[in-house]
Amino acid sequence: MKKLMLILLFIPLMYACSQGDAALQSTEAQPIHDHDRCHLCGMMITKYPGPKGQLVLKGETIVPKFCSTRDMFNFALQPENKRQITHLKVHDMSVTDWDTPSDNAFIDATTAWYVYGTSKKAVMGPAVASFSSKEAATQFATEFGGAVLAYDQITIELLDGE
Ligand code: CU1
Ligand code: ZN
Repeated sequence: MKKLMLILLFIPLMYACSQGDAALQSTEAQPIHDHDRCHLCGMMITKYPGPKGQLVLKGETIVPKFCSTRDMFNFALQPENKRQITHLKVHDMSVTDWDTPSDNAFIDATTAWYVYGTSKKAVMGPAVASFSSKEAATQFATEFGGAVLAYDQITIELLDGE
């Protein structure tokens, strides 16, 4: 009898958990499909080389995706958007191909390292090359040029070229 009571007690709890935001809002990186367009500029994302970005907004189930880490930052750094963002993801270019970055290579953007001012081409302006480690970023910068930066150092001023 006691066992049954426990089960009956847990059923509503389990139900409540599965109904929460966590179930609706996946924090897993979403695949980028061939028809997916950039949330900021509307371009077809997979048509262009270089690291991409995607993010999760509070209470939203649709995941905005971006043609470039640059467009992701241009969106994410706007104060009105910044408040709404719960997760940001970028490609780890140390494990994937520059021209066709893989859906399996997304990492947390806030702990990633970046190379800005590289000779490698992306879209919408200078590439913001993203890496899972400082070592990988440094190695890339040695090979292709640019400055190694942490997440907090990617600012609107930097992207605007000031
Ligand atoms: Cu674009
Ligand atoms: Zn774009």
